[in-house]
Amino acid sequence: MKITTPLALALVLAAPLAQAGAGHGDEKAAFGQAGHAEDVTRDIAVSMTEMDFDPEAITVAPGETVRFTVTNDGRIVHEFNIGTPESWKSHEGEMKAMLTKGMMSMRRINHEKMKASGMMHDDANSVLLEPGETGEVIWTFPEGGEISFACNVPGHLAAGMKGSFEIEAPVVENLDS
Ligand SMILES: [Cu+2]
Repeated sequence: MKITTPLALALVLAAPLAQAGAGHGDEKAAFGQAGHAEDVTRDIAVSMTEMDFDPEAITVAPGETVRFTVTNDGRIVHEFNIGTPESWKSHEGEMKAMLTKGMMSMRRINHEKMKASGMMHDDANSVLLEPGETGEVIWTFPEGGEISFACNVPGHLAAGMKGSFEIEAPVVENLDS
């Protein structure tokens, strides 16, 4: 009966994951929703390295739809994830499980294993990239609120890998001179 313990442990680990996944796929969050390509008014390039985003402060207009072209210029796997500290709480647990179950390593993402486990990780608000990869997030921002972006690879957010959005109505410049 040696198999009982690891099996039971696996079940215990799987239970909170299933719950995290349920709310996770909800694309209409307080911090905005998945945007459509035809609504994009601006393209913003974001570079990720250890443990930084560049830029790390981004100003968007209320209700604006932005296409983020995100490149991992670092040496390990990083994620660009739009959300709030609350939305990231369950997400980091999901990421930890991905590491322990071999769906992802420091440098590689095993898409086959992710698919097989049902953890596709293709949420509209985030993109997870290996070193050298580029991905895209099209996001429609709400009219206001506290919204940030972060990397949820375990340990990265704690190490300061995060940035913030400023939701601000554009200033109409006086062109008379
Ligand atoms: Cu990271």
